[in-house]
Amino acid sequence: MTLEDWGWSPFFADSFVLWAERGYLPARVIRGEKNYFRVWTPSGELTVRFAGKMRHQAGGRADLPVVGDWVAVEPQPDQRGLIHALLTRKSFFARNLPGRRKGKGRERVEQQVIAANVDLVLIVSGLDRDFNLRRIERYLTLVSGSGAEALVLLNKTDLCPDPGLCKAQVEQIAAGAPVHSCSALVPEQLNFLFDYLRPGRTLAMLGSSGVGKSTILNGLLGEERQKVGALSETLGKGRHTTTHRELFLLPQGGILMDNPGMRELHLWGEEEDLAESFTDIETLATACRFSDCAHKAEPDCAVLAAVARKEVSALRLESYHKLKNELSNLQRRR
Ligand SMILES: Nc1nc2c(ncn2[C@@H]2O[C@H](COP(=O)(O)OP(=O)(O)OP(=O)(O)O)[C@@H](O)[C@H]2O)c(=O)[nH]1
Ligand SMILES: [Mg+2]
Ligand SMILES: [Zn+2]
Repeated sequence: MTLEDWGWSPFFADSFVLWAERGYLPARVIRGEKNYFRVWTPSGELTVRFAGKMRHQAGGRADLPVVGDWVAVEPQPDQRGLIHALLTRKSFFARNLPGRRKGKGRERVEQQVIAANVDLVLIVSGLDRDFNLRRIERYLTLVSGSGAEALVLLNKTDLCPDPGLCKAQVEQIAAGAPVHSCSALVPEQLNFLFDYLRPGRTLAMLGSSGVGKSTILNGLLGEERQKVGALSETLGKGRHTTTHRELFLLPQGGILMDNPGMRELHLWGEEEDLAESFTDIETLATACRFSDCAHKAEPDCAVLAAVARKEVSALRLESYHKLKNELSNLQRRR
């Protein structure tokens, strides 16, 4: 295994120069638990924690390493180490962890970086009760501001009466992202993913609990490395079987991140991110009479006209308004 197999490139080497002089190792965070990290380094895997100074100097939680990050590590005895620095990120995605400020009634916003240095995000959705176009739009918007590319993976074709129809519906809203379907219970059906894998490229799976992320990982690894959990019978939802993020080196070359299922996804990003996930609406908008048209009730609105002609679904426009609102509220609070 080499640094390049784990995704190292001149981009990261540039920001490591200073740290190399001090004898630190370049390391990739491959597993995040509550109180410690595992990193891969050219001299083996280490269990690491942050140097105290790093925690103090971090401007906020977003400046602390997450799974996928490259860091500078000082090796210590017993396969341990200290993280001294976070190397510049090539991409990262984040969500908003809203909460209430103590005492005040106002809502607080906090950016939570989920993962870093991912090249391609597989938005995994189950073709069972999990299937929801609006949720897929939300995930696509999350990825569009991140610097990573997106692919929608519809799993559990065996449970769906018409997988072709579902795939066509997703293609309409996917803004050009590739859409694939499979049943992860048949590992050969995962072979299409080989086209997206190459040494050093990092893929990550996001989706609700129970959609089959860990099953897909096991299928590609050819062994049951990750625990897989049955769905709750009453709710038809997963039981949050995977509880930490982890990167796996695939035998086909490439790296795949398994993630815990997401409960709720509040966006962290800019309104501009919608330009990538709603290309159809943004393109139509250039023909609206007013350049700042909100596509709600304005005269000569090209978007509303397309909805009236049923070229764009009213639900999709509603979803666009909702996400835009969420992002502009976020921008105000920040
Ligand atoms: N019928 C069917 N079941 C599947 C398929 N893929 C996964 N499953 C089942 O779905 C359940 C959940 O799978 P997991 O791989 O644990 O799902 P997960 O996305 O990793 O869930 P969390 O770790 O909780 O986020 C298990 O019972 C799997 O056997 C599929 O293609 N078809
Ligand atoms: Mg899992
Ligand atoms: Zn308009």
